[in-house]
Parts: sequence; C-alpha cells; structure tokens
Amino acid sequence: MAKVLENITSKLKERKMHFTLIDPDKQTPEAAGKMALAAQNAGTDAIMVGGSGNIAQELVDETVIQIKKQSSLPVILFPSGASFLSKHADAIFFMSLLNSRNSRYLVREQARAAPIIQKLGIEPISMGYVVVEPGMTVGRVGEADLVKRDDTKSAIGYALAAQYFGMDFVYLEAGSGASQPVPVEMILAVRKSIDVPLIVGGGIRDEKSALGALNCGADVIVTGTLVETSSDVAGALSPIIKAVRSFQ
Ligand code: 1GP
Repeated sequence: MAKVLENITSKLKERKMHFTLIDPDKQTPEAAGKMALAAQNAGTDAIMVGGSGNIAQELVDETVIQIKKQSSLPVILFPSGASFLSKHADAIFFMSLLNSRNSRYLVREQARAAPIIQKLGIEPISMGYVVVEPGMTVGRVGEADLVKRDDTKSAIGYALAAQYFGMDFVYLEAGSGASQPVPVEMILAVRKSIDVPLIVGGGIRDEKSALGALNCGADVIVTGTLVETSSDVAGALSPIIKAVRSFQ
C-alpha cells in the first residue's frame, strides 16, 4: 500500500480524523501556508488542496509548496480537473463524481490526468465522490444529479457502487459553504451499508454538526469555509477537532 493511504488507513483503525481544505484561489500561497500551520497546531491530520474554479497550475504548485514549507502535514490534492496537479503534493484523491451527468467528471478528466500523475509520482488514492443537496458550486460545475436530502437509497447505491469498484474511500459532499451539512440519517444509513471509510464534508462549521456526522459514522470530517473565513484558524478549528478526537 502506498504511503499516505497506509498512514490514513492505520490511523483510522485507532481514531477518527479531520482534514482541512484549502482552496488556492482564496488567498495567497503564503497565507495558505500560514493557514496550514495554524490547522496543524489545532490538530488537523492532513491538508486537502482543492477548489471548483479554473485554477492555474502555477498557483496550485505555489500553494502546495508553501503548505509543505510551513507545515509538516501530508498534502492531498482534491482536484477539480486534469490540470489541478502538483508534483509537490504527497497524494491525490483520484476521484470520480459518481452522480455527475457528464462523463468528463466520471472518467474523462481522470484518463487525461492518470499518465501525468504517474509521471510526476503523486500517490493516487481512489475515492468515490457523491454530491448531496444543496451541492453548491461543485454540484453546479460538476453537473451533478444531486442526491436529494431525503433520498438515502440513492446515497447508499452510489456509496456501495464505489466500494464495489474497489475505491478506497467514499466522500459524501454537501458542497463547500452549504447552509446544512449532509443529513445525519443519510450518513448513518451509508455507514451501515459500506465497509470502506466514509469522508463527510460541506457545511460543517461547528462542534454540533461535526458531532452529528461523527456519531452517525463519519470517519473523516472535512472543513474548508470555516478556515477561510476565520481570522483565528486554530481557535475556530479546535472545537471541531476536539469532537473528532473524542472518538478515540
Ligand atoms: C468542500 O466538503 C468540503 O469540498 C468543505 O466544505 O467549505 O463547507 O467546510 P466547507
């Protein structure tokens, strides 16, 4: 098993995890590095670098370089497409937006990126990505046939399909900045149906919503907007990470 996946898999046997999402488009690379360090000090386990915009590869590169320079956390790319790559990243979520109507987001961007990922030597971590209402920008840009908030059956179907495809993770996404996170009933039902680790993100901004997702079986919680909008990143993340660590 490759290094980053192996680390995450062995940690998940002991406890739940928290990943911090940084969008290269939202601040300078320097500021992204500072955010990563603050998130590390608060106890986050990894930095995901991603965004739905059309981001220049140099900016992705510079952002990853600064995060690596200022923190010692693993950096995992969370790409919007085949040009969202950096050889400085430790790994990439090699993901398919399973409920996209456009084959571009299911497999075509991935087919363009795969040989480059191989050449750059970035560790691919396979992930099935499922976008739930409200879906926000990623739902729109990714042309997702959004899973309705009460359609637990569809969520289970996509998650189980991901597992049967052999994917390492399932990610239930409400969309960055969502007013409500993925419903807890949906998380619980999906968790009961699959064996692979479950990542949950979108709209988690406080301890209560983090605990809701964790109690229902989320293995990894992702927060992005909270970090972007806070002047005290460590202070904002601490209660959420405390919730994550309370499951040890
Ligand atoms: C988006 O799930 C992540 O991909 C994070 O969402 O920005 O709402 O925390 P937020």
